[in-house]
Amino acid sequence: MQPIELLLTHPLPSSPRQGELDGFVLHKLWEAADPDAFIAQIGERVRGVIASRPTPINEALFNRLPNVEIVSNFGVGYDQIDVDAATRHGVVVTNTPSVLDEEVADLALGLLLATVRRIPQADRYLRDGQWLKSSFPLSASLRGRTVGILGLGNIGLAIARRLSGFDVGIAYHSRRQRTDVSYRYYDSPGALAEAVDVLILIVPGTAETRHLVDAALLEKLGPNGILINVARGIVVDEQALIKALADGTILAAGLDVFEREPNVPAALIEADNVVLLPHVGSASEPTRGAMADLVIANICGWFSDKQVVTPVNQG
Ligand code: NAP
Ligand code: 8YV
Repeated sequence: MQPIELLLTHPLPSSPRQGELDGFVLHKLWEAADPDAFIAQIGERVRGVIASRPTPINEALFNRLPNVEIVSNFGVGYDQIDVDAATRHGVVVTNTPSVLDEEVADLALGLLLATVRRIPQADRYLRDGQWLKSSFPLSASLRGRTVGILGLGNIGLAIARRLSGFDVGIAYHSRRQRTDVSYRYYDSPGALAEAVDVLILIVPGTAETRHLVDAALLEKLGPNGILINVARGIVVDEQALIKALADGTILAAGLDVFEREPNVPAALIEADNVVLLPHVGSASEPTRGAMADLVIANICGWFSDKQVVTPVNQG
């Protein structure tokens, strides 16, 4: 029997199950000098794709991979994949939910504390020799704040669990009110922003969530407000945020994600009231390994008995 051929858009981190890919032919898109010519050469033979941000998986690609059966995404967010096109082509899409919840929630809390207490700025202050001249200026505080979580799904819940140890108010908005939590629910992003002074974004990047955080919402968050984005860059209107940070509409922001990664606007890099991270929410060795294992489990499950662990669509 011919080995099954897979297209990988990016390298997979090493993981305990990586040996299970040994029986497959792996085509590495990132190594191709001419990706278009590469896909033209192998496209007919590809039966599975191991996908990762930001490479788009869309109608045009499905047309070039006529025998593809599965797209196994490395990441819980799959906004770079056109799932409707996959379904039209009879392709099953999978992602990596749950295995990264605690890691991303840890990072969200770290980013929140770093932003409120200006931890990176204080580190730079010491390294620059400024402490020898005077004490670091006093920061804002988390004390007495209410934190709003926009998107109380798997990761949002893990963030809320951590926040409950910080003696702050906790509120949230998602399209549906949850019946399994007692955090205060607001039925719109605007109502949530009015009620809180920290807003943590952890919704998927979709057409509906694009620029949910715009100038009007930042105004509602207010001059003491802090925005933390660990969701997707497109959820925030970056130009509106830059303006709001510069003119004091809000106090500060902590950002792990950006509209045009890995490009970050110079205005954000130069701003003193922002903490910037290069999309590292899940980026620890064990968690990236667990994500890779789930990617492999989905591929192997599909090609052994058409069963996947974490489907996004019905294929
Ligand atoms: P999840 O369990 O599916 O939770 C998503 C939450 O968002 C749900 O509560 C959902 O509730 C809500 N939601 C969806 N659309 C909404 C809308 N239009 N308005 C308001 N709320 C909406 O997903 P998750 O595992 O927590 O992951 C969430 C996202 O985080 C991912 O999709 C990914 O983009 C991002 N992420 C980022 C990193 C990073 O490294 N920074 C790492 C992992 C994930 P309703 O359906 O009731 O609205
Ligand atoms: C991944 C993420 O790093 O899971 C997600 O949605 O944003 C991150 O955990 C990313 O998708 C892979 O580059």
